[in-house]
Amino acid sequence: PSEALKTTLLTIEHPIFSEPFNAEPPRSALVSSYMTPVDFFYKRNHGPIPIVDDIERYCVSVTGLIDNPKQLFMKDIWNLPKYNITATLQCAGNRRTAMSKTRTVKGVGWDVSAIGNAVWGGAKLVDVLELLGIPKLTSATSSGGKHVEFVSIDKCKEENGGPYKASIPLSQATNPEADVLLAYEMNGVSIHCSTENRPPRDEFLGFGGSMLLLDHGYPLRVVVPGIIGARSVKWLDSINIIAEECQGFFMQKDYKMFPPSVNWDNIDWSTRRPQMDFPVQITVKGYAVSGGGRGIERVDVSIDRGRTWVEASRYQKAGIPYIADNASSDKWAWVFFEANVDVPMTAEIVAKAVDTAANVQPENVETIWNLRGILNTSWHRVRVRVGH
Ligand code: MTE
Ligand code: MO
Repeated sequence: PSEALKTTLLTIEHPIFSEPFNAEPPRSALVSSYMTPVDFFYKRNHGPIPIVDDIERYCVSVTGLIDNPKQLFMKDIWNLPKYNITATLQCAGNRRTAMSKTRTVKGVGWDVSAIGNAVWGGAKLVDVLELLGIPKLTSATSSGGKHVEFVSIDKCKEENGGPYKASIPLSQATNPEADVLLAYEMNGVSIHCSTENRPPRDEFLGFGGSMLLLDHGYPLRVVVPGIIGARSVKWLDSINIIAEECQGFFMQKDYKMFPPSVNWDNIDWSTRRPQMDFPVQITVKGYAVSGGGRGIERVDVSIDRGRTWVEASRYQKAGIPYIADNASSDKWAWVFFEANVDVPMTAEIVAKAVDTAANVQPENVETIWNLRGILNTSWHRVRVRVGH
C-alpha cells in the first residue's frame, strides 16, 4: 500500500507523467462484449497524448517518392467513401507477464487484455493513395517508393523526442482487400468532433466513446488490420512514400522477435525483420490421468518441442451437473486441460502432466518402448500446420 501511495503523489507533484499513459481492462470486462467499448479498450502510448484543437487547420502531408506531394485536410478524407471495418487490435506485448515468468522480459507488464475489437470508420488508404496518383495494387512507384511510412504528431523518448512512426509495404497499402484505414471513427463515434464540442457522454453508454477517443488517435489514425498494434499509428501527421522500410526505433530497435538464446548483451537488431503479423493463437485441449488414484498436479504445454512451457488450466466435473459437489472424490477420473498458445506457421505442440506424487512423463517413447506396446506415457506431441 505504501508503494501505491507514493506513485499517486508522484503523479500529482509532476504535471507531466513520468511514463506515458497505458491501460488495460480487467479480464471480465474484456470478454463481456464482443465489441469492446472504448472505455474498456486498452491504451498504449509512448509519449504524452497530443491534442489537436483546430480541426479546420489539421492536415496530413503526403510526401516522398511520389510525383505530386499533397496536403490532405479532414474534409478531403471525409469526402472519400467511408468504410466501417471491424478489426481486433492487439499489442505485440499482450500476455507479456505470463512470458516473463519463464525469464525476465522487457516492456509494459500486460496481462491478457492489451487487445480489443472495434468498428473503425474511415477512408481506405488505397483511396487516399489513388487520389495522389498511386493506383491500386502497386508494389513500387516509378520513383522507387516501396513502403508507406506513417508519422505521428506525438513525441517519444525512444525516438529522442521525435515522432512515433512505422511503415507498411506499399503493396499492402494499395491492396483494397487489406482494408488499411485512415480512421476518424471508433465504434460509431466520430473522432472528428473538437475537444470542446463533443456530443454528451450519455450518447455512447454501452458502446463506449466520448473523451477517451483522444487516447485512440483523434482526429485521425491508421488502422492496419491483422498485424501488431504498433503499426497502427495514431494522431497522423504525415504519410511518406519511401524506398526502404521505416528506420524508426519501433520498426528497427523494438517489436522484433528473437530466439530464446538472444539476450540484451548479444542482441543484433539488424538480424531480424520488424514484426508485422501476429502468430495464430490456438486452444490446446486434452486429458491427463494418473494411476493409483493420484491426482494431476499440473499439465504443461509447449510449442517448441519442450524448450519452454506454459501451464494449462485444468478442470474436472466440468459440465456434469448431476455430480454434486459433495459426491465422492474424482480422484479416479481424468482431468481436462486447456491452454491458449501462439503458434508459428508450423509447430510441434507437446503436452505433459505431473501427478501429485511428482511423477513426470518421459520425454521419448524410445525409453519406454516395449514389445507389447503398452503404457505409452511419453509426452504427447501433435504437429500442426497453419493453413488458410
Ligand atoms: N501511435 C502513436 N502515434 N504513438 C504510440 O505510442 N502506440 C502503438 C500504436 N500506435 C502508438 C501508436 C502501439 S504499440 C499500439 S499497441 C497501438 O497504437 C495501441 O492503440 P490504442 O492505444 O488505440 O489501443
Ligand atoms: Mo503495442
